[in-house]
Amino acid sequence: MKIAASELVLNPDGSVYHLNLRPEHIAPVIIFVGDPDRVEKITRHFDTIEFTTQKREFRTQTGTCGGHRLTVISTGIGPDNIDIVLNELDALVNIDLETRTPREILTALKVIRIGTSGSLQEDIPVGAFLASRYALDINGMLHAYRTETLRHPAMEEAFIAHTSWDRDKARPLFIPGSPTLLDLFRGPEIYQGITATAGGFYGPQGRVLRLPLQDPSLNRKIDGFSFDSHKITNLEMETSAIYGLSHLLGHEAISLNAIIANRATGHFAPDPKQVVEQLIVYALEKIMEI
Ligand code: R1P
Repeated sequence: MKIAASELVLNPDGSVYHLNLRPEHIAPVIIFVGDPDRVEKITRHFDTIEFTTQKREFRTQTGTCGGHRLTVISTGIGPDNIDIVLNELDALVNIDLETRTPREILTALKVIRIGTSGSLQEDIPVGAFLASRYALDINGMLHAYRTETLRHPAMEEAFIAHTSWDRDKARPLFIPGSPTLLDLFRGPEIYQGITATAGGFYGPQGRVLRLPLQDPSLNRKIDGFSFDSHKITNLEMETSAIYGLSHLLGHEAISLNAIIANRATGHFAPDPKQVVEQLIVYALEKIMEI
């Protein structure tokens, strides 16, 4: 089935609409960052850079690091941007852009998010690294898709009951990260936990400036939840969208979080850039083992 020009939008040079990329521009291992300025913070560790482009918040560089070809792309903030980035990256490898038809043999990308996050647990301090064993989706973007294969009913029901989850909000989903990539990022230097992904920075993460919250005690309920002794450890804005779409499209994903705030103690990292740099160095060393 040919995909119409209105559904898969291409630029005049044949690149995908938002990312400005053609298939030859990307490597099979792709690092996601939120901030466009973080792309160079990663690629300055590279030996070569073969390609750079940017459109809106989506900045991409592809090059080599220790003999591995890698792509780094900034996604901007939030699950809605991840919908664009993952669908367009998938189109680059799994849709023939000339004939506009899905390929018969599919390619699985490896996606590694290097992002910042706030801890919900007092004992996961500012400065820590955390790999997301599971993502908890509390933003609802994934419900635009068929989510049957993402469901974990026992965990969802336990969370809904524990938090008295409001019926007007999208049903929460728990989505695992790639087991192979989680094995790579395992050790005393990195926590593993459940990362909750909100659809906003303020109200959706329980921050009050001038607007009252639907449930002011939601963060406290979230940090008190546990299932099979797994706790919800941190909050950010992309991981569940990355895990959900990667799962549905057949890619492998892991989210690595530099903990720059602790929402339980109120601490904020004195030098968040340093924590991010340390995570970048650690992640690149591990990626060399892929
Ligand atoms: C909010 O300030 C942003 O920071 C976190 C959140 O997920 C959100 O994107 O991650 P990044 O630092 O990777 O953007």
